[in-house]
Amino acid sequence: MAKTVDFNLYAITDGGNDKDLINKVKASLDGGLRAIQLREKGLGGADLLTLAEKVSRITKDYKAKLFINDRADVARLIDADGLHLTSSSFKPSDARPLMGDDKLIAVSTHSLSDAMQAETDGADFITFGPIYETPSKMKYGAPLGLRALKEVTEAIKIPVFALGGIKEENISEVIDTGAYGIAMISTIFSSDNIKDATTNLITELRERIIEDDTP
Ligand code: 3NM
Repeated sequence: MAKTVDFNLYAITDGGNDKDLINKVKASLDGGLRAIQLREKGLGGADLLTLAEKVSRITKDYKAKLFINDRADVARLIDADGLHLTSSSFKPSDARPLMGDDKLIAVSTHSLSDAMQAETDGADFITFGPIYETPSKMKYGAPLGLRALKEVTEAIKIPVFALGGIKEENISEVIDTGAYGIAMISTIFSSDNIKDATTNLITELRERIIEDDTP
């Protein structure tokens, strides 16, 4: 699959051994999702590899992109489309020889300097957040807000995905900052109807992105 950031909605799993994870992933793909990050920090290598293999079979069926959080070894073993590095991981330029030039490498960033560094270090795209309060706000820090997001989108050329507390209602103001897309956990995976929630988000995003591009 060619190395393009050909999606604007990036769903992140946060399973905590969620037994329904596979069904949830399928439902989001049925709703039109094109890119997903497997972020199962509680799993050791063996369990993560088993889960990643299962998810990979599904994403390949749907021709959607699969990213693995932090574990370049697992990403390589399952031939994932990309690797998502955390702010405490090694640099994209260190991961590049492992992943190869045709794979995407993303980085989680939390400040303008993080974002600029990620671009310098060869990231293909970043997430930036948390923009709003998140359900687990203690873990991710205080909201950075839209002004900080706009500063980042203006400072770097690679795509910026806004993350943290993103919901259908705030897509419009997020895209207005110049963000390329949105990333989220709960608005998709905690929804009562994951398929419909995903479809609605994609529809809303498309409308906002088209509106934003119209002079
Ligand atoms: N990373 P929700 S915020 C996993 O700012 C994660 O890097 C963040 O969850 C960051 O979409 C976050 O449910 C949680 O708000 C996002």
